[in-house]
Amino acid sequence: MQFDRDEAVKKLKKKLSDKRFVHSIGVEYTAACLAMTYGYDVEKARIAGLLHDNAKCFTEEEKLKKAKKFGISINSSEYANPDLLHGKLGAYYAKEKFGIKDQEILDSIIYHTTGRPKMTLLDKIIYVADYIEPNRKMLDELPAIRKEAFTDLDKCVLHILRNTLEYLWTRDYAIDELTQETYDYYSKAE
Ligand code: DGI
Ligand code: FE
Ligand code: FE
Repeated sequence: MQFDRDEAVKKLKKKLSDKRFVHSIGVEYTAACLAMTYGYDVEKARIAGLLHDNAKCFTEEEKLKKAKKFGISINSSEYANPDLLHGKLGAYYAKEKFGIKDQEILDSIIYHTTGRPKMTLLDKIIYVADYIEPNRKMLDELPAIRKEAFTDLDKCVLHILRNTLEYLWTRDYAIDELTQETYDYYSKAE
């Protein structure tokens, strides 16, 4: 695959806050480590990790406006919390501005916040790398979750989903259908 990382890094540096840029690099190399562990294409995992949050730093109004402009569907939880759109928007930009044609990479960007039932190996790698990368704020359970990431990927995905849902419940945030469906799917599969 032809991908000019230096060029992509330059664009990201302009598009993202310093904190978000550092996080993106962290997700890039954490995704590479997970790809090595589980026998996935390291280069693809790096690209997906690097680009996953490229649309994160727009305001809520901008996210809604851009999604409408690009013909991206918006559901009720995305209207309630437009930040959820940064996955769909990020995949749009990955394709149109970063030249990514690989649908597996684009899907992993679309679903990196909510997950989805029957996630691909790359979906899981990005979902997990996003949560555990070294620059993330420390949470009580993070050391255990980090260990699980490299020993039992599905268990780790479920653990992150459970923590995310608990966080959303305590704050009374709208839960996206996909987040709930993904949790239901992986808790049954256990
Ligand atoms: O973009 P990042 O901060 O790196 O990580 P992310 O894309 O996983 O987004 C994390 C945020 O998304 C976190 O505050 C929890 C929130 N989130 C995840 N699923 C849902 C959700 N928020 C709402 N309202 N509903 C969801 O289903
Ligand atoms: Fe994100
Ligand atoms: Fe992220």
